[in-house]
Parts: sequence; C-alpha cells; structure tokens
Amino acid sequence: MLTLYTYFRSSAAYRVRIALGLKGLPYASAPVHLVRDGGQQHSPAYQAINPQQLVPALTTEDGTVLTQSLAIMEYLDEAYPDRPALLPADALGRARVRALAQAVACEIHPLNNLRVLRYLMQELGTTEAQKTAWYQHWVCTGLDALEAMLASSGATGRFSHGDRPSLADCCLVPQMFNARRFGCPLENYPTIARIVAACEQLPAFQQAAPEQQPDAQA
Ligand SMILES: N[C@@H](CCC(=O)N[C@@H](CS)C(=O)NCC(=O)O)C(=O)O
Repeated sequence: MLTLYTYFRSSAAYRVRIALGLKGLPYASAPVHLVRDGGQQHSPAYQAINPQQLVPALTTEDGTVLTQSLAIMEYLDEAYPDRPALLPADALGRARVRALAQAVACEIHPLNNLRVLRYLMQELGTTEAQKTAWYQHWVCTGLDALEAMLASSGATGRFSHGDRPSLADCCLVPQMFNARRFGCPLENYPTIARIVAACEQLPAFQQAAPEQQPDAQA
C-alpha cells in the first residue's frame, strides 16, 4: 500500500493527493502536523523519513521513501503506466506541462513556504502586513506569467494542457487554493480561473481538497 505523509493545508502534498486520485491509486494517509508540537516535520521520527523536514513524502509499495512532489508524481506516472497519464505522450507536450508545473513548484511556492514566512517574521522582524505583501507579490508575479503562458498557447484546452488533467493542473489548483487563502487579488487571471473551475468538477480534485482531509478535522 502506498503511504502519503501529508498535511491538509500543504499545497505540495495536495498536488500528490490529486495525482493519486487521477491515477486511481488507493493510499494510506500519514498526517504530519506542520504547526502542532513545534512542527511535527522537525521531529526525529519524520527527519528519518525526509531529512528535508518537508511534506509530502511517499512510501512506495516496496517500502522505498520518495520525496519532492514533482518527483513523486512523475514516479507514479511511470510506475503505473496503465492508469490515466499525468504527462502527455509527446516530448514537446511533456516539456510544456513540466514548465507549467515548475512555474508553480519552483518559482512561486518556495518563496512562500511556511519556513520562509516564519523566517521573515521571526528573524527579520517583518510585520504581518509586510509578510502578506511579500506573499501576494510573489504569488501575483508567478500567476501573471502563468496566465500569459496559458492564455497565449493553443495547447491550452479545457485544462492547462489539452482536455485532460495533467501534472500542471495538479500544481495549479493547490497554488490557487493558497492564493485565495492569503487574499491575493485574482481578477486578472481569467484563464487560470476557468481551468481551476474545470478541475474542481472532477472527483480527484474534490477528494484531495484540504477540507476533505481527515487531519483537517483533528
Ligand atoms: N519542493 C517541495 C516543497 C515541499 C514543501 O515546501 N512543503 C511544505 C508544505 S507545502 C512544508 O512541508 N513546509 C514545512 C515548513 O516550512 O517547515 C515539494 O514539492 O515537495
């Protein structure tokens, strides 16, 4: 059985939850509370699983631990090729989907991660308002680019790439969840909004949503 180390509000874990749903793969959830107990990601037990002290991590069926959401999702795609694909069949399509996914996972998300926001406030002494301004600035910078990439390409369809959900959508939807949570202005992103609305009609996206996770209730 696959086991996902997850936190309901973690957008990186949310990506993998969507991917598991799209592939139709059952898994066990192992919640890691990022705030409680000083952050359970820092516990020796979790550090033994992921020395980066970040979620998600995934234990494969043979017990191997995988980290990094993009690597995990690509593993799932390669290890379960008979399930719906998260990447297109053609090299150019794969490059485009990876670029869209990385625009979220490598450009937007790392700047706004919990530990970065904490460092801003606790070590650099920013105010709550300054922290929020930082957050919104980097989200909007990234989303401006993503909107342009999606709106200008004929490869964009009902979803980020064509008419089937892909790795790009697995990254986009959680990022938009975070953007809404932090009050980012989103009116300039009509293409992204349309794609997110299409994704949110699918059970894989609905079941992966933070509010549906068992640890959201705890
Ligand atoms: N690049 C990593 C990012 C993982 C990551 O930053 N996870 C966040 C939650 S979304 C985390 O565990 N943060 C804990 C912390 O900042 O202490 C991935 O894609 O898996």
